[in-house]
Amino acid sequence: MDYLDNIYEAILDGDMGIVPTNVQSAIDAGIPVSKILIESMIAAMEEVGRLFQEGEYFVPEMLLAAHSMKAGLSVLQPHLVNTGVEPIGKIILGSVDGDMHDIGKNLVAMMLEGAGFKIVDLGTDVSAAEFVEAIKEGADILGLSALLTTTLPSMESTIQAIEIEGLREDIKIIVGGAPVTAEYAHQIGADGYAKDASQAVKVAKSFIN
Ligand code: B1M
Repeated sequence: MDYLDNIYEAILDGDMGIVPTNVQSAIDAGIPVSKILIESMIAAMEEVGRLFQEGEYFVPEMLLAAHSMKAGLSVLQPHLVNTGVEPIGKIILGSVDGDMHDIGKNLVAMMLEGAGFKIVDLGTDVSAAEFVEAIKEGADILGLSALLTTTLPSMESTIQAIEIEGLREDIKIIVGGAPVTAEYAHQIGADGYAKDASQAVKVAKSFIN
């Protein structure tokens, strides 16, 4: 098996002890970080989702895979994040009300930080009121993440709460996550949509420029 297969299989097995070692070995072997991320780590999480949907994996397996993914991401993080650079803008990020998924959001945070943004990460299951309070502290962009079709409405209600508070003109809003589409983003009044972390960086930079 090659380096990428080793990482892929270890995430599928939920072997969080070995994933960081495998990721480090791949880096040491000179495999580009983006290749490791997309072709082994994200690919493995997609397969975990498929196995869950097929009824072969259950929540515990999904959770172990998620922990393994996070352990691997912590090894990649220094390669994705630039430190010591003057921030080009401030972004509030969070997974919306009712949504506990945070791997994609964390990846978006890392890439944005790497692109020079200061990140205020509110975490998961963030209520509209919490987003509103954070915006009052001042920021350029708000990024909302949702992974469940059942939590998509929380994106819309968050944007509505921001409007009701009279803060909508103060902030640009980017939405993303597997069930989100550009059309949905437009429909709920977001300023931008990003299908993945690198797209999120492009959209965020376009707002700052
Ligand atoms: Co859940 N889960 N999960 N889960 N989970 C999905 C999302 C699911 C598609 C699996 C499936 O059925 N195939 C399904 C949702 C179905 C649907 O709504 N249509 C599902 C379900 C049903 C559930 C539960 C309801 C299961 C249950 O309890 N019966 C439950 C809900 C909990 C809750 O949130 N209230 C649940 C729980 C969990 C775990 C806790 C076990 C775990 C999450 C752990 C964690 O995140 N800390 C988990 C996992 C791991 C998954 C899958 C397998 C993987 C998600 C992931 O991390 N992907 C997922 C299946 C799948 O995605 N194929 C699944 C890797 C990550 C890098 O990708 O998050 O898509 P992603 O992020 C991408 C883009 O979407 C985008 O950029 C990222 C990087 O490129 N992006 C943004 C994300 N946010 C963005 C924000 C932006 C821009 C881009 O701007 C701000």
